[in-house]
Amino acid sequence: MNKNINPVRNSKADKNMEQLPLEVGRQFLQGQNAEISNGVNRRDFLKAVGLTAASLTMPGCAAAPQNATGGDTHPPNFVIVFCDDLGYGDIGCFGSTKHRTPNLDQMAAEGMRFTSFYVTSGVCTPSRSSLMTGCYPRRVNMHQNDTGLCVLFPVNKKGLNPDEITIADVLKQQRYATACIGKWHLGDQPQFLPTRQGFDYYFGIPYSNDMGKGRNNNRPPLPLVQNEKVIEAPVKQDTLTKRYTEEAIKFITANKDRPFLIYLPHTMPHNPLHAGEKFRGKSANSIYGDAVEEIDWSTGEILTSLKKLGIDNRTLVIFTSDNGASNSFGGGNGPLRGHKGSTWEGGMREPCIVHWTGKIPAGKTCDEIATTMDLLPTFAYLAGTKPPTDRIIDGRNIWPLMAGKKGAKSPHEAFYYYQIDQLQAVRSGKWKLHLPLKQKKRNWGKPVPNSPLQLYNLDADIAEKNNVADKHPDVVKRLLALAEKARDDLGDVNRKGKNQRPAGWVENPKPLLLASK
Ligand SMILES: [Ca+2]
Repeated sequence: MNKNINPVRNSKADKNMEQLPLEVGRQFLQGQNAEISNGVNRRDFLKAVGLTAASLTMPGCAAAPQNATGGDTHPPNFVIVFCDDLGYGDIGCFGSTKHRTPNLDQMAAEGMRFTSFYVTSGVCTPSRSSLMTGCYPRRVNMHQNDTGLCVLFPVNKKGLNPDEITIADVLKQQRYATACIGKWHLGDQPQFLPTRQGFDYYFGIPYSNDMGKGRNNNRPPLPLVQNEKVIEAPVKQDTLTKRYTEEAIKFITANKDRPFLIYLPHTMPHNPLHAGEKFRGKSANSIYGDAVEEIDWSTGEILTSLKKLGIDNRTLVIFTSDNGASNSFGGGNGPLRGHKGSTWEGGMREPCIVHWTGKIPAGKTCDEIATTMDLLPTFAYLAGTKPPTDRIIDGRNIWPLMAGKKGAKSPHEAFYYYQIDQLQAVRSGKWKLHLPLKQKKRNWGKPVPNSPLQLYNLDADIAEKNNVADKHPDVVKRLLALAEKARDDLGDVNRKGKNQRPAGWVENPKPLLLASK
């Protein structure tokens, strides 16, 4: 395995950007012995710089991390169930009357629903980059692909920079076993795969399930990848939810006595929709409902296996989605306006359930602003360490919200809604301001001309129907100032942000193909 790539120096997309902190790296090297300086891997030493400053434990040290929530010293396990295009209104405990989701409803009854939980983009790739890094997509330059489109396509030159410190890297240093089971979509070149981003094990598809070989493209057949090897192509999509579930339970069982992270980004319910034999044709909402009901079953299986193994009392399970439901395939965003691919609430506010027997209060709801970026710092805290300190991390520790601490508030003064490279809206507390835009970008199709300034009170108007900008000029002014802060920091369209980091880049990407027999 060649880990000595240097995507930063090869970067075209990022040629004008600030480089990673080489000076810090040099100082680090000077302090180390020759063993490191000769064979040094840029990714590893940058990670070491970021993490050793944050952590009291070095890799390989024997001391077990403290359990930050008190009590026993066994650090908690983490399971993230991350659906693809599941909408805010698609499960029973978030108001669906079409889909039967008894397991998720039970999970909510035993745990907590987050009702203002956000992803950072209305589409897959940027949204996933935030969960992995705890940062806005523009921060890590994953807001667009190598040609400026909204997501990565097969054989893209771009990918999540291996020098980024992922949520899996943070936990791996705390001696967690780490697995990514499902759809990755942060680069399909070997340098960018989960196995190079902190995961011990990978099983899944590298990008969306509609990106396989078609009549009019030269793409490879949709591959199923195990670690870094294609084991099936085209993958049998009807079997995926079931096989992901089996892989997850196998990993849980094998690692029940040590801390683990399972990141389970489902392929469903993204179009083209598929469901296993037991679920096909069974729901009241065609194949979309079948796929959702199978995911409900899958989550139930995982929760049951944790209980059977007696480790549900030391496992935090999070269920959410990577962006809102599309308006084309049967999904729904409940009371929210808009859909997948937009900066209305329907594109970026997700159903979210958190569950941890004995630690997260049962049957509660939290309406404070929280995001997928918060998972990295929250998990770091619970695992007895800290997020990286050598770079900006946008997420914050939201354990006080999850634990139901009295009076706990969102740690975010503002949340920013970007569409590709364009800042389109900002939320602070109950207020959401849509910025006035001459050309409001869309992920697909032409921009919308002359989109006016709009202010909504989301507490009173979750559907973003009543523009109250005229009544609250002071709020408009405050949110415009927050937007300007984001532009300065993260950039906006062609304006470069002060604190962006480069993506990974390879010049000659190759398709992921089944090895010839
Ligand atoms: Ca998606």
